[in-house]
Amino acid sequence: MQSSSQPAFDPTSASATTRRDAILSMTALGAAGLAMAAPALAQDAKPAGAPAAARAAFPSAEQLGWDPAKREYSLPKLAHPYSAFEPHIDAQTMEIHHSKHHAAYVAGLNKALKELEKIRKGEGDASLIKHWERELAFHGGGHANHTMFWLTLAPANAGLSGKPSEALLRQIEKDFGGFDAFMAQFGAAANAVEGGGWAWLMWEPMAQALIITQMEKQQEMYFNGARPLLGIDVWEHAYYLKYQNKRADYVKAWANLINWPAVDEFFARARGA
Ligand code: MN3
Repeated sequence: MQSSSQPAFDPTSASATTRRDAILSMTALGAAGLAMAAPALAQDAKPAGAPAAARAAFPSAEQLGWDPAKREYSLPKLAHPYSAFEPHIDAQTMEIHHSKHHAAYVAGLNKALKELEKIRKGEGDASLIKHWERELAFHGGGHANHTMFWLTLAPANAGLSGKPSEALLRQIEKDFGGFDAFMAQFGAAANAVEGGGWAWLMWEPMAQALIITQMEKQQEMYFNGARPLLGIDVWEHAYYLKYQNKRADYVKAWANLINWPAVDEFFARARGA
């Protein structure tokens, strides 16, 4: 299971919430975020003169397990034991999802970064650039998406799954006509994802409004420029052991585990607040 020697993966920790100038500006739109972040990372640079909001990274480089010395990512620890989400998500599903599936995305991401580095140095097969860029997008998206997923998950008995803060609740009411209407649309979007994918609540900065989007696989169907706030993984590996083909039951149960204070924090960062 999990080692206690490493710091807990806690989105509410001071280190998590103050790292607004993290070197890696990556969002749960992993493909877009990583594809752009990787070259920037080569110089460990952030754009000069960029507004603070644009530099705010969530999840942060730290939460993503980025090691600037090794230039690779590591699997983040969860803030709770795998059994903490029972009965809504069973411990076995959590363990496999985190320690096998998420771990595989991290390994695939590191591999893609290494292979692209080789190509840059003239040591790799440049004809495979398209393959490794796709690997980067898929596994980078997978890593970012799952990191967001764990950060916005809390045990049902933690009492965090009621409703968002006043600011986010007012925005939800403005953009969706009410909290229940939002939850209904979000659940319907999640249930209707074809195959493996995600549903996301996002802040869309151009319209200054919340939107609900679907994402196919780990990186497609994103809304360009939008900032992810809350997502649900509807790949079968996220629920099949307990719910089999009843995805809607899983989506309903997951609503008991939403860590609204973490979503509130992402909303504040997305608006640059
Ligand atoms: Mn998954």
